[in-house]
Amino acid sequence: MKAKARAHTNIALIKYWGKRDEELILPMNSSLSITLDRFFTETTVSFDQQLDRDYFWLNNQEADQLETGKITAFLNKVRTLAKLNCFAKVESINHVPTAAGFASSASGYAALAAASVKAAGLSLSLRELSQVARQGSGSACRSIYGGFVEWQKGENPDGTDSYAVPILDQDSWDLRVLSIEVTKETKQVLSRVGMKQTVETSPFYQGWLAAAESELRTAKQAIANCDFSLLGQTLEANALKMHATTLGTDPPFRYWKSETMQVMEEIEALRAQGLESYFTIDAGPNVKVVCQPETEQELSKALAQLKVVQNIYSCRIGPGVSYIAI
Ligand code: FM0
Repeated sequence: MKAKARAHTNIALIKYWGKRDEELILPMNSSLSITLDRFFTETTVSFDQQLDRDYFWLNNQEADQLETGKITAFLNKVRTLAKLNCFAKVESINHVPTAAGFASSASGYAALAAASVKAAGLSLSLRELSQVARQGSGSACRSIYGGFVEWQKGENPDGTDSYAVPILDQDSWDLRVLSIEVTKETKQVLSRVGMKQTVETSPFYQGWLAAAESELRTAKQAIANCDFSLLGQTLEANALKMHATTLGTDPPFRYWKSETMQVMEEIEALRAQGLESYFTIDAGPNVKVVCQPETEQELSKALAQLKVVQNIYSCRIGPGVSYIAI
């Protein structure tokens, strides 16, 4: 009744932005990501008849009621699936730089899903595991696999065809991601809240959906041909469009700070000088830069010169979920 799993974070090249079903976490559009080697979560789950409730320990500290409540809501789905009626102790360690704004629900829920289904005695395929992880946090379904991963949005109202599929494995194309920290500030509109507000109020949302679909097709083509320029142009354009939708919401909001813009401008300037890389930004002010191995060092050095850059974490493409013996 006990299992331990590790899952890595991922960075979306084509973003998931907007839900069609909040309870099952079904997306409006398909998305595409690369799993990163550098940041991961390890989680142990033990179901125990003796427990009077679920317990959640994060980074060796007991979590508050709100966070524990989220874990209970997720475990309830696993308990239903496994026809199990006892509580669990969940212990998670996040190997993600704390307060760097890279803390991701993706690695957290992917590791929790993997450990909890195994501890509950279920033996699921990776596809089924991806569907379970999706119901904790949408982007978590992509972290089940390593390499390049697509989350197919599906059509069914019950979510049975909404899951991640691997499209290119970890070792097939050596891309690098520089995670650029410009601020440790964590106060921002949570992605869950931001995407809901966007779907409900942004007049630009329909434009986002139309573009995301064709950009996904282009990105997949670029990956199939290992065409870095095409993939880069596509992922950067997609990130810009996602952020554009937030400017049209009521009330409007944006994730960028002036520091974010400075990094974006530097990437453009370096590109004009022949140092090719492309940026993407999630629901926060920090920037991820996608580049090739041969220019990684030079780019990192140039970006480190910027006053606004506090830290640069260099990442490679990483693996999918794995179990750890206990
Ligand atoms: O990762 O409400 O998975 O595709 O990171 O938990 O389903 O935290 F940039 C935004 C991730 C959204 C794009 O949202 O939301 C991406 C984003 P949940 P998530």
